Amino acid sequence: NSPAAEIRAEPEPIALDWSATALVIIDMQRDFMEPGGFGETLGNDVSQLARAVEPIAKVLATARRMGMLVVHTREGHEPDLSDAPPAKVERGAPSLRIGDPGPMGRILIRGEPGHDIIPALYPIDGEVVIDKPGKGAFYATELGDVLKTHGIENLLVCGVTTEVCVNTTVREANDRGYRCVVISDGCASYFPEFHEMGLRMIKAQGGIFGWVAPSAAVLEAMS
Ligand code: C5J
Repeated sequence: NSPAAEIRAEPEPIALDWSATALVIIDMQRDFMEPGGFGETLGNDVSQLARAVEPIAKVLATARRMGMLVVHTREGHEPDLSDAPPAKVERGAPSLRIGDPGPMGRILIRGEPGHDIIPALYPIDGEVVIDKPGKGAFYATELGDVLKTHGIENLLVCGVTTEVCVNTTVREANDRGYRCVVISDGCASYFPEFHEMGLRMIKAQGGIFGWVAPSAAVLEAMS
């Protein structure tokens, strides 16, 4: 592989040194992707997210072949809810609240079946799994230290949902100096219009938060 392959991204192409690049897969958990989890308790149609799985799987397979650092994140809380702000738990009128028992165990609680990553993208040995209590993957986690230890400067970011945890993480990463390339078809939202706008917000104004590219363009540069 070229050490500085160029990705046909928007708003402009970007060349990444793969040895300083990590693949970050945001919250591809059963709680968001499958019926009976957190996403559905909020009234969402979880089938909207399925389209991101195949593009992510292809990039993940290539990243593994290249020996790239792979980071998976999971949103969730301790069983005693000590890291769940009441303002988050009490919000809205979901059918089940965070911590309530559901068909995949307690909603959005670490260690429960619903909290785990979907089988199609399950982490393998050597990959990093970051458990995060918030929407951003840097807040109250070891992610910053892990990336520093591995000499990472660039992030390929994908996962769900585009406008919530993907956007929040990309904004956090941007402020920390990382170049973020968001894989457009490797992200999804319960609201297709928010997906579209979430991507546009990242790449607008000369790439105010980062770059956006489809998985085909990312794979072309990786291979
Ligand atoms: C949400 C996420 N949507 N992973 N979490 O609450 O985007």
